[in-house]
Amino acid sequence: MAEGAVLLRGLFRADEPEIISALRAIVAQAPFRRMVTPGGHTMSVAMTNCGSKGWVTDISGYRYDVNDPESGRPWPALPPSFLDLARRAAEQGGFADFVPDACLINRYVPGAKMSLHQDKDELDLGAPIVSVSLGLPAVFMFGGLARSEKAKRYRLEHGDIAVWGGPARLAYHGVAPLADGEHPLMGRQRINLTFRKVQ
Ligand code: MD3
Ligand code: FE
Repeated sequence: MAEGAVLLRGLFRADEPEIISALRAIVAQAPFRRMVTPGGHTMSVAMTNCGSKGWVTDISGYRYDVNDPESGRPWPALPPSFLDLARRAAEQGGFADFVPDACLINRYVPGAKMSLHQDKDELDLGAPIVSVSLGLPAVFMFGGLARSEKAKRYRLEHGDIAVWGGPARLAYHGVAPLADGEHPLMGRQRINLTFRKVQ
């Protein structure tokens, strides 16, 4: 894809049932919700988190928070199956000993999108981000270090895992509006897990 970005296919197969059941348990404790940006817009993507920190946004800004603001309780813990998959993916991408402390979980229904942005709310920018795509395919947009650089488009499908480190870590990226469809396992949605080392 780009320097520092590695796409892994097939790593996920053996873990699929465990990952999906762990995901269901997380969502039962911390349901998906559409958050508000500091600009006052409600995001089309619904989000939740697991791990010791979770990414949140509201009218006052973006931050990582130890508590789910909806419940006032800590986010659900990172399940061992999630940690193991993220660590193996990072290793294959050239990052040994990746121990994420946060997993942001994004849910796209048809029409939902994520505009071009950088992920820079994490303190340790030397650590990669590992992403796992589930459900309907999406068109992922990958630009450069300046917003003005023209983004290239890639299809991300169920089971695709990507490791974003090095020069790719601060690249602008986004997701085009999700096309309608029905995934045999996940239904009419796309879910993306992004593993991060926040602290
Ligand atoms: C490249 N999520 O959660 S995953 C995000 O599909 C986010 O939900 C998208 O962008 C999604 O912040 C894209 C792939 C991804 C994730 C993080 C990155 C690519 C990245 C960080 C830096 C560079
Ligand atoms: Fe991002």
